[in-house]
Amino acid sequence: MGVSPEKQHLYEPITGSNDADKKWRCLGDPSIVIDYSQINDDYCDCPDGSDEIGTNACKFNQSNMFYCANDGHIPGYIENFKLNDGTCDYDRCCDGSDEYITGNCPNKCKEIHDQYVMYEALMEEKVRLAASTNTKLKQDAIALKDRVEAKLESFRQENVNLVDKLTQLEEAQAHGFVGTQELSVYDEISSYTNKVAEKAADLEATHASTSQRAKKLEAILHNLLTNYNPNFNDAAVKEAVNKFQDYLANKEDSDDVSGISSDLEQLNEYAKTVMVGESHYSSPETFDHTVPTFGNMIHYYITKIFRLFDAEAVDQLVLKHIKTPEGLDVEIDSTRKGISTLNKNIETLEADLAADYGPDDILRALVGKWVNTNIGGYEYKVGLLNQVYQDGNLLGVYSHYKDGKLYYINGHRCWNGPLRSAVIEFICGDDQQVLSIAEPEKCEYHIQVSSPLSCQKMSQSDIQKSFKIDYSRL
Ligand code: MAN
Repeated sequence: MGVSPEKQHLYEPITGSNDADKKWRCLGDPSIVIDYSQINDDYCDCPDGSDEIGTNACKFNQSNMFYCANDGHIPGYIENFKLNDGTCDYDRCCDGSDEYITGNCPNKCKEIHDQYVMYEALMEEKVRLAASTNTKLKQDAIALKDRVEAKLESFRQENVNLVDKLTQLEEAQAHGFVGTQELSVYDEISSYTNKVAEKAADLEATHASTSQRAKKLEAILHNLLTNYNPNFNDAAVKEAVNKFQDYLANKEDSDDVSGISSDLEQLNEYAKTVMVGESHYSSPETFDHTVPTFGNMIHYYITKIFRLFDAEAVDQLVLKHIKTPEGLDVEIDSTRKGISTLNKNIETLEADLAADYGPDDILRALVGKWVNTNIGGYEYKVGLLNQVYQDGNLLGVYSHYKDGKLYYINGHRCWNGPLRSAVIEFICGDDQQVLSIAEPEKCEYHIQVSSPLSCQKMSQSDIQKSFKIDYSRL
């Protein structure tokens, strides 16, 4: 009794055919031979306890746990010291075989198995639903990571530009004057004029096809105007004819945009010959009050167009023309500050990209989510990957993720104790909600949060382990 079917063969007698002669060797020490009847006689003969697997006579040994067959449900094992203690350990022995002497516990395997089957179906459904939620979370996480990467790239680019600018400004300071640099306007603006030229070429193409379509429509209406029969009093035709006549009377010659891109090319060519130091740029704010010469207009519009692409770069162009040493000092100072801010931002983003957000970075999708609850008279505010509060007490600041758990440290100090800390464990379930909060050690908090995140890990044995009997229904 108490021996699993797999181990039954170890309990065959070694000699003898009638019961009185049967002998058996202790499993852990085969030199000790005992009578077969000494097995489970409530007296410990073998040092490893292998002779008393069905009683509590020997010292507890993990490998000699009592086996409950639990027919109709899942077999289980129970510690020998729980045998016949008067308590029904139905979670392990639904058949009540652990209480074979007290007889306290009727077999409840049927009822418990029915509950288990329902629970299993529920969990399988949860796992299935969770799979689609997880796919969505993964997509969100990828998008968030992409955003961080793009931001980092733009900060790095901006940094390169600012470092470049700083070098130029410092060189200018060393030479006493920015405007003396032998850079052509073309060098400065070519990448922008190229973009403008591309846009202009697109506009020209769009304009050409729109004009074509307008010409076709005009031809149709011309035909109507010439050939319609005024004797048919068709109000709609008359109205169309009148409106077309008005249109013809007021029609202006369409703007010819076909030369814009070649004009820009010429502008580029011209710019190649003009040195920055010779240019007559002033700050854009003053353009509105300047006499509108042709040169001013071109500069005004080009600057406006450039700003669409890269306001920072235009500022750099404009700043090239600071003429006073004080202005230069101010600019150098603010550029240095800009670089240092950017470096900090870059470091933060790099650290974020290097941080552990779990498999597929999925935890990124939970950043910024708070799950709050009231338990045991306390109001808990639980910030996933953020902070955890118990009323006004900080229980911890998110530190790291390990094996499916979030660790929070450095909370407020406990009275006469350590700094508070917390661990969040995800339990397969619906969207994030606090399931329980416990304080197993003083000021160390264990928080269970339901989440589809941990559902994919549920194997059959996980489902078995997480199953809880509803005793009210037994
Ligand atoms: C407060 C709470 C408790 C904690 C005690 C320790 O009452 O934070 O959770 O155990 O302080 O003094």
